[in-house]
Amino acid sequence: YKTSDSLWLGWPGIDRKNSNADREEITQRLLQDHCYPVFLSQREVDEYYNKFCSATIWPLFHYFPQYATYSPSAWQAYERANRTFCDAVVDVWQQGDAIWVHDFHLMLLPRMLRERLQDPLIGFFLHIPFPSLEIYRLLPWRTQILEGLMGADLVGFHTWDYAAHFLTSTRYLLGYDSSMGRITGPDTITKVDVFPMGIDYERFAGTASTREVDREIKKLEESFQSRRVILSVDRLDYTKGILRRLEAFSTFLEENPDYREKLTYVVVVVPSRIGVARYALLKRQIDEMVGAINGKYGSIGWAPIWYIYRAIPFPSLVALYRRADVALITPLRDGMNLVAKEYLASKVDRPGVLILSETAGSAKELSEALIVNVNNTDDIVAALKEALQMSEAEQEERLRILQRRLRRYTVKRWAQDFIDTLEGTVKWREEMGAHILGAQARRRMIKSYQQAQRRLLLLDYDGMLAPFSTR
Ligand code: GDG
Repeated sequence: YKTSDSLWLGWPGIDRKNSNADREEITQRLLQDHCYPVFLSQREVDEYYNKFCSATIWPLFHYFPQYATYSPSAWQAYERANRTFCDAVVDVWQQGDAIWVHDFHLMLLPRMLRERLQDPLIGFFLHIPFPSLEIYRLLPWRTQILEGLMGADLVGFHTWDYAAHFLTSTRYLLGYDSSMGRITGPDTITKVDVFPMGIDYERFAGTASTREVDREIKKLEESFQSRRVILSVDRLDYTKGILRRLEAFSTFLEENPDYREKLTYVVVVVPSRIGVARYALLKRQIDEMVGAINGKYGSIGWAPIWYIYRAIPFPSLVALYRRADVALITPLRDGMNLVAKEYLASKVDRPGVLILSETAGSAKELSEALIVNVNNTDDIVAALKEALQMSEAEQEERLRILQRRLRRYTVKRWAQDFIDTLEGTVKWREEMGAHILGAQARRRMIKSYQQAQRRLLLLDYDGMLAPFSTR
């Protein structure tokens, strides 16, 4: 967004009440960076973000319906927060600006904007999975959310599966038909398309080749002492499958005593959503399990697991990516998973093997990785063994193909592709002669219809109207 003439709107992360005095200054400072703050109170954040976003949408969309809570007051907070964002966009929007709304926190926003602005161009991208109809329909506010998204000209997903689930849901729950990825609603035509998010490839490959990272690796080597290194990096989240993975690693050590003392598993967990009880519980469970595994298999001078519970600086992250022989990335569900791609991009001097679960969106693109079923411990154990025994030539061959793909479809290309497709929706409508009535025109038409003394109804079936009306 910095390379184009854009403005980034978002919550600045501080309580509205605390920021009263400083609000003007914060706004001015952020504007210098092309950002515009949307202020929320701590209470709004609790109800809207911690409850509705994190405890309703997040678990449900990641196939954890048993964790989802359905609170009408949290839903109202979600509506209110979306309205607050809508007000902020209305404040800054100018005719001709395209609006790109991101993620599940703002799914009502496209419709709200369409009703407030004159002929806006709106795109929406969902960073998490869109679940199958049987899961999605459990949501009490399922139609409102779909109607909210249908306010957009373009709705984008990481994979075709998510797009297909969305099309099925709009058909069954709203009765809207689609053709060639375009859903026709009563007052909108929404294009649905797929944009698998890429990474800033050169940033990872470039950093991996710096002296700073060389030094970092040398330092790491003092502890690793030429041992094989397995790595995983996740935000603290139950969707990331951290416990299941630790269990598989423990089974691996149990079944393969030869590998003990010969490898180190580096587990990086980045704190996230600490305010939500389920996350605090998960943290305790991870602590206990790491302790149990290290206690059972460790020896003086060797701990099987190196556990880091904090965010690490970027060059250290890249150094770990570059040094690790195996990246073990096995989320139970993940919209995409960028860590998998970043690991591959950072491999500049030695190969490595990526083990990836099939329920990560990135598995659709990275089929040369070792793809596993995360619920099958034997499958993960076998993949670990295969990765550790894979010849360098085979590692290099797989890596070459994967890297070529990632270098082509970078995050910049992803963003450009999305914006081009969004702008293309206008061209398409013009070519098709499809005219969408704005909210005001719609109201006018309904009023005239109600006031009319005589009404002519023309009913079309598959193009029959065209010859009829020209006669
Ligand atoms: C959501 C979706 C989708 C992690 N630890 C450190 C660190 N990171 C960076 C990684 C990576 C990012 O955080 C994590 O991205 P993921 O894609 O893996 O996962 P989510 O945060 O859950 O993101 C996901 C994504 O949106 C994009 O659409 O792929 O499915 O859930 O970039 O590098 N960075 C640093 N230190 C760390 O310790 N510096």
